[in-house]
Amino acid sequence: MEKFYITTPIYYVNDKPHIGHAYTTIIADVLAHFWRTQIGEDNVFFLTGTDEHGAKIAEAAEKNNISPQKFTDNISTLFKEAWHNLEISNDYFVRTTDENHKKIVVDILKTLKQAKTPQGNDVLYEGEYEGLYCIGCEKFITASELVDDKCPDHNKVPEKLSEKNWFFKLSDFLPSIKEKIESGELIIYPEGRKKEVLGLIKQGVPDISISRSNKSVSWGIDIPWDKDQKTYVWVDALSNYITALEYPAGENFKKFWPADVHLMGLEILKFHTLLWPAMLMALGVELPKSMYIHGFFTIDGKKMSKTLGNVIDPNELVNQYGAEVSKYLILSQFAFGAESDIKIEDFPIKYNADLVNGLGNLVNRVTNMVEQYMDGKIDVDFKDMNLGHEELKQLHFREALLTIWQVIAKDNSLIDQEKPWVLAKDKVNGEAREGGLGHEANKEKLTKILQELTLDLYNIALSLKPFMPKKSKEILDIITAKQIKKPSEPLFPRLQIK
Ligand code: ME8
Repeated sequence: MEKFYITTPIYYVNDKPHIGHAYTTIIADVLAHFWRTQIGEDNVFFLTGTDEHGAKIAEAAEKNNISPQKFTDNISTLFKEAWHNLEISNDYFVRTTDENHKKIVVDILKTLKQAKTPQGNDVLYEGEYEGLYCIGCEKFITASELVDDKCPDHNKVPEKLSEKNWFFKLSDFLPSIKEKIESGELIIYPEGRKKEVLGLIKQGVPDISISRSNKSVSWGIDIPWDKDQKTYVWVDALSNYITALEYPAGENFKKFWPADVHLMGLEILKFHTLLWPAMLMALGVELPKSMYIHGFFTIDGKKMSKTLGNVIDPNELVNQYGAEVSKYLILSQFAFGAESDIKIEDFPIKYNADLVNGLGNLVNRVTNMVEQYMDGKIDVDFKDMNLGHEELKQLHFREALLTIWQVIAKDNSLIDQEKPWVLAKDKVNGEAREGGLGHEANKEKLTKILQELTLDLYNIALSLKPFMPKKSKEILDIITAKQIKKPSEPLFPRLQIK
C-alpha cells in the first residue's frame, strides 16, 4: 500500500460529542498513526468532520434560540476541541457548511442530473413522495418499522409527508453494487454486515428521494435547478468524503481517492453501502475499497441518552486520565465490530492492571536493573519484531493490544522467575558468593536476560506508537539512550480505587 485514506462519519451537530463519536474517531486515529509508520506521513490522509444541515439541526438551533449557522459553528467547535484534547491526528476537518463543500456538492448534483444509470435511465427523476419521515433519523421510514406508531430509535411519532421530490434511481445500480460486494472489490467487514447488505439488495431497495421541499426543510443546500427544493442531508453528507479532497481536480483527490477505509457504526450501513456507491458510480468515480462497521456500545447496559444522564463526555475522561490513556481504555474494552457495554467503574481497575502493574512496572524494573547491574550500558541489537502489526492491518485493535500485553506479561514473569537480582549478587552476608556477578556464567546469564528484556521493551514501545505516541517515544528515548536510567517519575502513577 503506498497511500492510505481513512474516514470517520461526519457527526451531527445537534448535540456535543460523546464517547460513541470518540470511539470511531480513536480507531481512525490509531490506524492513521499505524500507516504513517509504515508508508510515511505524507501518504496518509485522515478525515473527520461535522454534518451540519437538515431539519434535525435546524430544530436544535431553534430550541436554543439561535440561527442554525451560529448553532452549528458552536457545536462544530466542540467537536474540534474534543478531538484536540484527545490528541486526534486528523489531517483535515470537513464541515458541510464550508463554502468549498457546498460548491462541490452543487457540482456533484449537476453532474448527477445529467447522468444515466447502467440501464440508460436518468439517474435523477421527479416524483411524488408520500410517506412517514423521522427527523431524528433524517430518513423516510415505513409503517412496519414503527413500534407503537413511533420510531423505535427516537421514540417519536414520524411526520406524514406528501411532497414533490427528486428521486435517485437506486434500483438500477443494485446489480453492480451486489457484484462488487460479492467479488470483494468493495469489502464490507465484518462478514455479518456484508451478509446483511446482500440480504437487503436481494429484498429490493426502493429508489430514494434526494431532495426535500423548502417547506419542510429550510436549512440545506439548494437543488441547483429547482430552488423549491433542498438537497437531502445524506447526499450532502456522503459527498464529504470527496469534497474534502477537492473532487474532481484537487491534488488530494488524485492522490488519496479511493478511500481505503470508511469507518462507521452499524446504523448508517445502508447509506454507505447502497446510496454512496450508487452516487459514485453515477459520477463515474471509483468506489471506496472497504467499509468497516462497528457495533454500538451501551453504558452499564443502557443506551446512552441525555434523559438517562449516562452520556460520557470524552473531555471528562481526558481530564481524569490524559489523552493517551483515555484512548487506550476505550479501545481495549472490546473487540472491533461487537456490540458491547462500557462499565465506567472498570476503567480505573484496567488502568492499574494494564498500565501501572503491567507496562509501567516492566519499564521500571528493566531500566532499574540495567542501571544498577550494567551501569546503564547494555548492548542490544534493536530488531523490529512488528508486534501486533498483522492484527492492526485487520483492524483487530484489541487483539493487537493483547499481543503486546502478552509480551509484557511474559517479561514480568521472566523477571519473577529468573530473579536477576540474585544473579547480580556478589556477596551474601559479607561472604563471597558463587553465583554472584563476579561469577562469569551468571554474569553472562544476567546480561542475556537484560538484553532480551530491553529488546522486548523496545518492541513494545514501537508497537504502542499508534496507540500512545508520546508514551511510546518516552520509553524509546530511555531504552535507546547511551546510558539507560530508570525514569525519575513512574510512567503511569497508580490510581487509588475507592
Ligand atoms: O449518523 N457506540 O452522525 P452521528 C458506538 N451525520 N459508536 C457510536 C455511538 C455508540 N453508542 N454513537 C455514535 C451520523 N457512534 C451522520 C453520519 S456520514 C456521511 C454522516 C458513532 O452524529 C458511530 O460511528 O449520529 C456512528 O456511526 C456515528 O457516531 C454516528 O454519528
